Amino acid sequence: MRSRTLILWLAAALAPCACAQNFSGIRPSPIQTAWQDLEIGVLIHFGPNTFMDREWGDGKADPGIFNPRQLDAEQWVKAAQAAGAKYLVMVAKHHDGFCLWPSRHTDYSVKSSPWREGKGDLVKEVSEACRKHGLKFGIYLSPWDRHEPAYRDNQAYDKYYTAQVSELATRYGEIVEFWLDGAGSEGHVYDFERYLETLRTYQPNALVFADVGFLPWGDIRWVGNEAGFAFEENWNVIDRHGYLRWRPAEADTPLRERHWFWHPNDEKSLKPLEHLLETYHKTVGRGAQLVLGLAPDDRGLLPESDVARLKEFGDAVRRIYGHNLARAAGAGGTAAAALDGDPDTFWSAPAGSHRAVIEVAFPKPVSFDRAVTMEWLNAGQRVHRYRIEAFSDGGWKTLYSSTTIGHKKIDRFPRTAARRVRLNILMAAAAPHIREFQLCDGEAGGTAQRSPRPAARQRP
Ligand code: FUL
Repeated sequence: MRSRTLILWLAAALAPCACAQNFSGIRPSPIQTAWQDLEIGVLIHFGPNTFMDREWGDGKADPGIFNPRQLDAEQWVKAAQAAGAKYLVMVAKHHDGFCLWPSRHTDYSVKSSPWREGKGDLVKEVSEACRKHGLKFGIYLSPWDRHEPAYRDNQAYDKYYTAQVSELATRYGEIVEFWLDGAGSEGHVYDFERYLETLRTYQPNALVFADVGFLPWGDIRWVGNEAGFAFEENWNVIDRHGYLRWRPAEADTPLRERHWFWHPNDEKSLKPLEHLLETYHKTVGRGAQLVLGLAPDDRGLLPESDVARLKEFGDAVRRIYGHNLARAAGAGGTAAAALDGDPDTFWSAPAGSHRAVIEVAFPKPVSFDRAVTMEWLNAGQRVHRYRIEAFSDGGWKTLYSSTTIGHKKIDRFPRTAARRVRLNILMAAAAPHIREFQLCDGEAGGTAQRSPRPAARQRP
């Protein structure tokens, strides 16, 4: 009996145990915070599906149909940049198994297509365009493969997938994010330890995105929907099967309603500017990463209407958030490093404090309808509850009240004119660290205009 108690005690003491972890003590890696600073990315779907009016290919498409005659990866990159994207994730292989690079391990790839007479390498072209224009580059390699015969044999497929990870991780320079998509993989057992050992050997700084099915392997978590929103209360630390870990959320949503690949005669699906701005507020504005799905057409170009919409979106974000009133002439405050418009500096409340107030004062009333707050996360996510308040009629009135701040929080409220405004942090796990407290006016430079109806492009 005694030895049984001893064994149980030893087992409990030696087992990796979530109870030894402290939620507010979990910190991100510097690679994760640098990634969170990117805020917006794009995810490019292109392949045989583009030529077949399909979302999910069955792996039987003839490579002969892949022949984009005007493909220009720089056009994709420039359009993404105009939208404010800082990174691009390329779908190198979707569920149909067709590889957009000339893999040595299969013939089901660009090398069997007429495109560039079978000598093309789309992953190379896109990665080079990204580097040329200063975008970070990431790769999506679908585990589910509907073409590869080895898929039916777990071990043979592990060898195949690992070999492809190795090719992609060694040929195309630095990978910022590696996307693991769980769709279609139900019931299949993969050797992810092996895949990620290979990835980390050659790309130690790559962060792995993993959705529900692959949760234990992700450094970044799926936000849980493809509609483009995060919950307002958004914590970066989540329980990963009994083990707490920093896993920021990424919200992927296509630029065209429900379509990741291009489809002919589909102009109505292009999301209007208002929709995209709402998505921005509910993702980036709630501390999550926004990844917009872009789909080049059968020419190999992003449709002109998509390019225009992306620019419209980027311009609107720059117009609304590019002017921080807290930096306006004569503004002063109690926490200079949080009010300097520079997210590389941060203000810290005194050590040991669990609440704090940052006040901005203006020489005369200014009008604003939103606040942008950023927490310095390197020491953990700390703020639990806060209010944005304005001084009027002799007292502080609440404009907005909420829970988490995280990487970035955008709070919108009725347009207000005030001389004194404050961020009142009511509860924090430890001394709050604030990178930025900004005030902006959505009406500055004109309100968002309605998107004009795009001109339809017919299939040739
Ligand atoms: C999903 C896939 O099934 C879609 O085709 C698309 O690739 C999207 C980003 O992820 O799970």
